[in-house]
Amino acid sequence: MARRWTNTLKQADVTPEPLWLNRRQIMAGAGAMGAALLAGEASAEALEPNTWDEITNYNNYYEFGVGKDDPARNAGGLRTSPWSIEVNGLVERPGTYTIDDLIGGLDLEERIYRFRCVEAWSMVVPWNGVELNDVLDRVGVKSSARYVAFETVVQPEAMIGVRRKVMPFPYVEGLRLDEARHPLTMLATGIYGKPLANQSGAPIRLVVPWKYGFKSIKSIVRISLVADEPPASWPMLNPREYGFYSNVNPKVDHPRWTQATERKIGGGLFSSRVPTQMFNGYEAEVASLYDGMDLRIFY
Ligand SMILES: Nc1nc2c(c(=O)[nH]1)N[C@H]1C(S)=C(S)[C@@H](COP(=O)(O)O)O[C@H]1N2
Ligand SMILES: [Mo]
Repeated sequence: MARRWTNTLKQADVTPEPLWLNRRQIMAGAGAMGAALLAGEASAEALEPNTWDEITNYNNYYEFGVGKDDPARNAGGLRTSPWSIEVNGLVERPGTYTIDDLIGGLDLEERIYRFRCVEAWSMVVPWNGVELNDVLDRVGVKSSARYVAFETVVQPEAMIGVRRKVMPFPYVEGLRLDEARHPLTMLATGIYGKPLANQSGAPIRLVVPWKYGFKSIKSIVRISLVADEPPASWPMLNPREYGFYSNVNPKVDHPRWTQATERKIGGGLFSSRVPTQMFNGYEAEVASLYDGMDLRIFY
């Protein structure tokens, strides 16, 4: 598959945010089509990313509280170093990996992705990270594995939402193996060339741009290769409202609100909603993963 949506910048090449925004503006001035081609994006649409401040002050990270500004306020005490990730299950090289063991030497890329929460708000985020596919190759997936399960760290002393038991923890998520191996699926360690802020899921998180945001689990400490569909936090809490697949789909509404449109963060208080795109705009890349599946049943 052609990797037209990727930039192959190394971490050291990533431009600081102010210069980077300036570059974007210059490119936007050159015409949307040219800008998109220069940026290496999949679609002809030029994605104007949200600012660092927008991305790190409007969050969902229930371990730090349920309000959008709670994570920015409360995540300062998260200990992100040292960090280790346990890799287990149906894997050739199980063990406890440092982040460097897991991703060191892999292609570190900058990718500008749409990000759509199931609550019908959206942003555009310039992630830095690696393809999960490459990490799975490094640890060696056994042929009996069909799903990948992920788990978030629990540090009760640093996590007020954990102490208050706002939902069951650890937060868990999962992907089918072909979704996990899709070239769009990333493990991210940065935004705008800077390490992830704690509230953004430091030091390493999942990014699955064609699925609702809750699939993109933060601050990962365990990756398990398994045979059966693993539990996921929101579908466990409310299976009628949240499914395992959770592909962005404007035609399948949430029981309590429409998914046909979304509110862009940073668009201003009175900005109108914009139409939501099938698979969040990544239909050409991912639709074939779901051939023959009724997406109303597998929501
Ligand atoms: N561990 C953990 N991961 C999580 C969440 C959470 O509460 N805990 N929230 C999810 C939801 S609902 C969304 S929309 C995204 C939000 O990511 P952001 O705050 O970086 O925008 O993180 C997802 N990952
Ligand atoms: Mo979300």
